[in-house]
Amino acid sequence: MSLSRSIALIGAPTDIGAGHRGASMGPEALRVAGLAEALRERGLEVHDTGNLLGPYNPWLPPTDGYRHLAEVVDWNRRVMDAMGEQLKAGRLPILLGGDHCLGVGSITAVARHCRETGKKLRVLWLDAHADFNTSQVTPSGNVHGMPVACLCGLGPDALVNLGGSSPAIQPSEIRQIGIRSVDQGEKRLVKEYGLDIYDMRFIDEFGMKRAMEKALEGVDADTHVHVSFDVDFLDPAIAPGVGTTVPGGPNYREAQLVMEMIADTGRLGSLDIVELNPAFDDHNRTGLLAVDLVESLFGKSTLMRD
Ligand code: 4U7
Ligand code: MN
Ligand code: MN
Ligand code: MN
Repeated sequence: MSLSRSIALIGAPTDIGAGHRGASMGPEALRVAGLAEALRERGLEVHDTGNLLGPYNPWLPPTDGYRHLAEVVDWNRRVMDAMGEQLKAGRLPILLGGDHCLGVGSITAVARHCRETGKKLRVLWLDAHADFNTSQVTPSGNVHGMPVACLCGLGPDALVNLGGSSPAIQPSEIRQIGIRSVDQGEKRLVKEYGLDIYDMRFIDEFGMKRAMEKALEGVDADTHVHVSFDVDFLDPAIAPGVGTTVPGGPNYREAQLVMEMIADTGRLGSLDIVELNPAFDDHNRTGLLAVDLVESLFGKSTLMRD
């Protein structure tokens, strides 16, 4: 099994790219929910590296289609460096967000690591949203709605070239699961770029098992799997603690199956847990659920692997 036994937690307490304040409290809520303890219980070595420091949120309206672009870039550089450092040290980094704009820094680091080590990359984007907006089509200017586009080379120079070579990933390296909210202009872009999306319609018709089999097709011993887990992927009935809820998401069993099937590959190499917003939560219920699901992602509910 290639799964790194040593995990690094990296907190990025910011809501710089979000439309609601509060995702900045996500890292602490995940710690309070017992993330490190749960992973240790699985026999993993866990280093909590603490929280990154970055610019505060000035909470301004968009300029040229972006809110807080300079601060977003600053946070993403810090995230990219921290993720890169842990990958280099042979650890499996877990980014504790923070809003989803940080996926740019995180996945740029992972993509670079894959190039350096000759691994194939498969990004699994678990989300209610496609996060493929640009400054031209965004209805909000919030950069947490743009990270996938930026990673695929579509976005502001400073984010697109964060890792020095653009684009960080090819659309063929990413699979999106759970999608049920895509904006008008975003739809066109997603089609143009040929994103492979297992939306809720697909899941309704064919089931989560089939969706995951397809999303994991081609993952082999040479593949690094990165999971970008936006907590709003989950149905709001079980996960109210997010800024942007969209009804009609995966239920508890479906979400467990997603995590278990990824665990079964044995190829998980890095993880983002983003968009958890304790200001909207009920007694950290969503934080606790996220920890429960991450335990499954690390093999807890799989009988065949201890
Ligand atoms: B998240 C939105 F308009 N698409 O761009 C936008 F619906 O990281 C929401 O997936 C983006 O939570 C949600 O503002 C970003 C909106
Ligand atoms: Mn997202
Ligand atoms: Mn989302
Ligand atoms: Mn959100």
